[in-house]
Amino acid sequence: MSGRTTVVLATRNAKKIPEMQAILLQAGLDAEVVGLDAYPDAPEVAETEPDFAGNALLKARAIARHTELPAIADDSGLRVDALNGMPGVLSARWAGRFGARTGDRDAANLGLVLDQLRDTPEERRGAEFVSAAAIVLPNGQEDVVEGVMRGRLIDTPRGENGFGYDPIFVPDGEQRTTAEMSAAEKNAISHRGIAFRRLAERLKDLV
Ligand code: ITT
Repeated sequence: MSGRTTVVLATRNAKKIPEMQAILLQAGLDAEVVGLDAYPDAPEVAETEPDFAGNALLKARAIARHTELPAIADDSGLRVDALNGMPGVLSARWAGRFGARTGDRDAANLGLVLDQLRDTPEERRGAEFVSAAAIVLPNGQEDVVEGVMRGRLIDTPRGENGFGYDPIFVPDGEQRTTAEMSAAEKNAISHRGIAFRRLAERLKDLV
């Protein structure tokens, strides 16, 4: 890559921006990552696809078109074995209007999953976080990759870090929940960390 390129990360989740910036630097890419706050007129993209990869591509395509810059987007969620892979792409709105009404959507979503697993024994509480990350260039070139973190769900939330379902998710080989890890510890093993590192390698060939 010649000179310093700007890459737009199609997210309103501020925590994802320094994470992507650090991963691009580690991959040897001299690119500046900016979020959607820098583009107040950017379109809101409805996540209408049935899978993470489809939704990540929808978001990245819309933002590449709007900004005329390379755009990255990720779509992620929790797949619970005992719920046949749900909430999946519905992870952010699993508790539906109840989550919106209470004002704390994350707490409502997590509470609903815990209720649904109340009678599920330890050995059947497996789950995984999945992230699909897409890159779309203004010239129409695009690519999408995935990252997965396997683990299990505990029945009592622990930890203050992270967001979403982190307080009930214990990765394989760990005793702590991802909400009890530092951001760096979680990024090193997380679905999104894995997907973003894979995407950084693809980006080197594309940009
Ligand atoms: P953007 O769409 O603006 O990027 P978002 O936070 O809504 O931000 P996602 O759609 O990718 O991001 O996330 C879907 C949901 O999946 C999220 O609201 C959480 O409930 C859950 N989730 C995803 N990654 C998670 C993680 O690392 N830790 C805990 N929960 C996570």
